[in-house]
Amino acid sequence: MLIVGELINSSRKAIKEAVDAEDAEAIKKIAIDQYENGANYIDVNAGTYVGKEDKYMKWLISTVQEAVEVPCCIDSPDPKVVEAALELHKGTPMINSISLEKERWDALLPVVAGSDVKIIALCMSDSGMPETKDDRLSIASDLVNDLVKNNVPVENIYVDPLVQPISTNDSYGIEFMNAVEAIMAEFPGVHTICGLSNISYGLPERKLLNQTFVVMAICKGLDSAIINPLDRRMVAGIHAAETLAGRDEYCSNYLMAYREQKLSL
Ligand code: THG
Repeated sequence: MLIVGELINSSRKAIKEAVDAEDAEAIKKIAIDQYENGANYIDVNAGTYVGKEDKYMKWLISTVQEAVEVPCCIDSPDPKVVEAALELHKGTPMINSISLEKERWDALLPVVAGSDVKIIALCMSDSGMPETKDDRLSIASDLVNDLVKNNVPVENIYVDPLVQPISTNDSYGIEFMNAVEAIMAEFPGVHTICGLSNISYGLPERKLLNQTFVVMAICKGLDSAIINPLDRRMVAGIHAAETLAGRDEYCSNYLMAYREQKLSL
């Protein structure tokens, strides 16, 4: 399971305060905590700084890269911000994200075509958010086929079928999970990824829903997630689910996680 640590996001109070105070040490500590708890990428999102997002994105990326050796996941809907971040990022980042929305697609395609970045392909188009499994599969097909045509290796594509709140439509969970299954079956070698917190929006005990949902999606083939790596129950559940889903030969990852004391709460 590839884990993207979600905590460096300016919509979180602790991050906003650290950015406003230019407190690099606070940002570095959060990057290191996530890295030490298994994050393979550190998501960086400065989306709340309207008009100044590029400036704060760049500061956050260089600060994170001074602290940890894992690359960043550059999280912005604005292609200009992504390009500014790419210029200074050392090593090979993940880009979060391209979508079928025309402006975003046209601006980001030349950036990713023929490059070795990992790219999150978000299932959104100019006609809005997908509702059903078939909506998601249709957008995913266009995204994957067009990226591959433009020399993006299928293994570098992480399709995000888009999690929507279960409180607004009681089929959003199953439609998402069936989309994961269909996308993984249709495009051998492609990855699937998601953020979890939307699923539980508007309901109590959100962590319970998020933790259960990730386990169910792993059963359908989800192989990466944007999560809080410091949520021990979530991480332990992910390890257990991957092993139980038959994706852990000789249970060796499970045993390693146990020895690293990642399974106790
Ligand atoms: N898909 C893609 N990218 C995304 C999302 C997605 N980026 C943004 C978001 N969704 C994922 N990132 C976050 C970041 C922070 C929080 C939620 C999602 C958040 N965290 C809790 C808080 O601040 O209180 C802390 C986490 C916890 O304690 O469990 O709110 O869907 N491609």
